[in-house]
Amino acid sequence: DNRFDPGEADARWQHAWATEETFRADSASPKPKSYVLEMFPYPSGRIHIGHVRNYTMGDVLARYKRMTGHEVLHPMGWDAFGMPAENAAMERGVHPGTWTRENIATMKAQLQRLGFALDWSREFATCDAEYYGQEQALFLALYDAGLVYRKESAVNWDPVDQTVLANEQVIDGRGWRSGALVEKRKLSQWFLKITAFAQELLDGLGTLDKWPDKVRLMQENWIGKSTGLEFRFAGSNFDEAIAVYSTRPDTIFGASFIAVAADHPVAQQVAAQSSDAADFIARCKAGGTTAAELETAEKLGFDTGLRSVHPFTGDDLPVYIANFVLMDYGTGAVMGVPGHDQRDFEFATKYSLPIPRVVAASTDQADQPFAGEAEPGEGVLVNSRFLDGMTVDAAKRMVIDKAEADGWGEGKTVWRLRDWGVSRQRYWGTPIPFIHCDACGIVPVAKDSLPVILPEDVDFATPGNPLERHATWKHVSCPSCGGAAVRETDTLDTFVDSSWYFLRFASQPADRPFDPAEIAAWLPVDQYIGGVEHAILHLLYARFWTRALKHIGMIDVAEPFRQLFTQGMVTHETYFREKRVNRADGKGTILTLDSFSPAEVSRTSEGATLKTDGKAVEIGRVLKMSKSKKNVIDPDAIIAQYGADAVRWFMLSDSPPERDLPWSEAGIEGCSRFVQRLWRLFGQYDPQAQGEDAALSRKTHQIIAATGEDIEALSFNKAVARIYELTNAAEKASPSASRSAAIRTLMQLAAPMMPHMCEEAWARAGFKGLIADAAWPKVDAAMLVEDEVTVAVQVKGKLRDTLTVARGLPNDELERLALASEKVQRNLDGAAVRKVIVVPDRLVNLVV
Ligand code: ANZ
Ligand code: ZN
Repeated sequence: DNRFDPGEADARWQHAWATEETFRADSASPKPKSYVLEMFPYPSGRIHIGHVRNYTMGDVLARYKRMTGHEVLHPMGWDAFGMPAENAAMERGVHPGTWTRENIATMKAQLQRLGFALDWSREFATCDAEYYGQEQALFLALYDAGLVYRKESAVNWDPVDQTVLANEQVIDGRGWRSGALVEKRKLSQWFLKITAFAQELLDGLGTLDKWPDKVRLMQENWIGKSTGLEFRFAGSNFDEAIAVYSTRPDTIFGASFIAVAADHPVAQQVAAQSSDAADFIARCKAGGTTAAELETAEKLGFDTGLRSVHPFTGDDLPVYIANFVLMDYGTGAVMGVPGHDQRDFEFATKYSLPIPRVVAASTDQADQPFAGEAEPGEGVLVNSRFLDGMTVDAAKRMVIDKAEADGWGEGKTVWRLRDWGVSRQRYWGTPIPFIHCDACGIVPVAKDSLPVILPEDVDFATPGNPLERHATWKHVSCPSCGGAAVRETDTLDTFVDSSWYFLRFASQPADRPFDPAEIAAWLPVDQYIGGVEHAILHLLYARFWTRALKHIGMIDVAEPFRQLFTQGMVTHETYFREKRVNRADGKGTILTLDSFSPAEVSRTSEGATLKTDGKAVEIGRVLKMSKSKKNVIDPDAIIAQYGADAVRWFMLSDSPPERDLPWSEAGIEGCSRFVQRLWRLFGQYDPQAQGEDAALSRKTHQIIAATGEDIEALSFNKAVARIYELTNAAEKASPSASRSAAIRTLMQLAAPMMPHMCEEAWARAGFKGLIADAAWPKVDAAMLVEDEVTVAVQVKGKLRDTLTVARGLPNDELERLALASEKVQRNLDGAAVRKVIVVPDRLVNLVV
């Protein structure tokens, strides 16, 4: 039978790699090291197609690196703590641990069916006590270094369920289960001092030249370094000065109001006297408080009746409480400059405040009206007395200098980055290793008492954190005084778990978080691959942990990920039908949509029909595959139908890896056919074949070189195209030793992408050992240059013939060939050649 049968062969090779521990990474190996890592999955239930694409890319690189002589670390594990497990517990009564372990087993089997070259000996789940116990040790080490502290901070509180909610559990201001209006409550919580590393984290971005620019920019904005002036407006009809922070002190003559945050002390004082003010503040707090929410929300204000004095003009400026001012940025108060700040513009328009112009394109445009929006840009100062005519930068400098000289303000650097609140009031996470004692306060758990194990016997019948109401776990004796004390019941944000897992993959001793020598051997990760949705938080937190651990002398790496790649998504068209349903109240009907999954639909080039009734369905937009859109393809189903190699090939083929990849039935079928086509070609490998095919040999070497470069650059779609090209050439060529070499080469080039079929073909052709262990074919550099050149032959400076000859022929040989030319002899017509001028590879000129 000349068909490759993935149903039988895939499992056999997967078994061979597993029993031979082919992909086990040896830290002591003398070979150059390469650490290839894809973001580890959350065990949500099943692998989805996005994982398949992500892990296939990493796998091709890992296999390629092995073939090019590297000792490769390519590990896999599970980001296993988190909320969905607790939701499953509440909804289905299954323990979060059981649910998680079952999902891990399912997903691991799925990954294995794809034949990934992973070192499974290093697998762990973050919910393993061996892992989170070491995380507790690291947390205590950071605490000892002064990088962990507690402070009061607001949480979302569901008054019906009596529980703290994560931001994503608050929908339109209401608890997702109870529907109750969510309140803000202050709780004492744990924080990590990431702000101590703000400058370092910003500077470090400059060294990450192998990261996508957009990710670096997102991180830079998140860190948000800003420089400006902090200065004070004295009260006019009250005693207090209000300090504001501005990045545009140059616009000071354009200020027409002062706005303070709802939590600002001045706002609180006003609220104590005025119930209207108190009501307004309550309304502000009910709205979202994230920067993004404030940006888009309607600008609202409350005139306090207070007036402040402008430091230069002496004018009275009204003081408002405003919903767009954040308490925890700058001073919690701003000077409103509506002409040159969009938020202020909207605010001033709504409350009919003056909108002075203080920056214009040129000094003669001082009275130019605004075109319905603020002008935040550059220009020269106008209507600003002693600043008139200056550029924005010069005026900024001037106002800062003046404020500092006269003592009413000082230049300041302000950061957007906040310390990282890591407390979560939930069960399924790493217990924070502290004890609360009435006598001693907060006491760290002794290092030799780690890990603090999560108790198994918890109940989810009532809402809230089960650790809080656990009968025994909570109650301990104080490590310091021995008296009765209670454990901390908060657990760590799961982003902590993913902030150091790449270190634990490199080294996992039983008694320490990691061994510094092994970290030095493997880190930084040479190639990290994952979704752009992690561009900010995960990557910033991981960078912070790495720097913090370096700071306390535990490791010697500053940046964990040398090279970062963010892959595109897998998309699929959507199918739907409009449907009229009766309204529940009986008053007429509503138009709704029925969505159908690809499996329920037959798709032809004309359109799509539903398999059950054979009637048409509408074809909707091409969207990221997601359960809610019903446009998902189950990886297991397609692996079963087409085999792992075809699926892997499809993931690499059509789209550049950073772009979206539209899934199509025709596409995967084409890939499956190509696997078979290569298999047939591989069957024609003949070690006895004789003879040279110079053109094919040259093509073979060119494609080896190009494919290697493409894989190194993660341009997998280009590498795939090269393999097609060489396949076409080899198919067309007649049998020869060169053709056999081309076929053998193709097995090696395709091996990282279609490892199962290539193993099978390699064995069938009689090669010893696994192709996974074979070397990447060597490029003969001489073969990369075109070996034939066209040489012009001139007689007395006139072109008389051209010669196609091997490149680099010696001059006397070229002369001999030129003289042998029939056309040249006819032209010479017996005349004696006096002189021969040769330009190698280009020209022979005969002078008579
Ligand atoms: C006057 C002004 C005029 C401003 C102008 C901007 C443009 P970045 O650059 O992001 O640091 N601001 C200061 N504190 C604030 C707070 N707690 N909540 C909301 N807004 C606040 O932003 C700094 C600018 O944001 C500051 O400069 C201030 O408005 C505002 F043409 O002052 B500016
Ligand atoms: Zn005590």
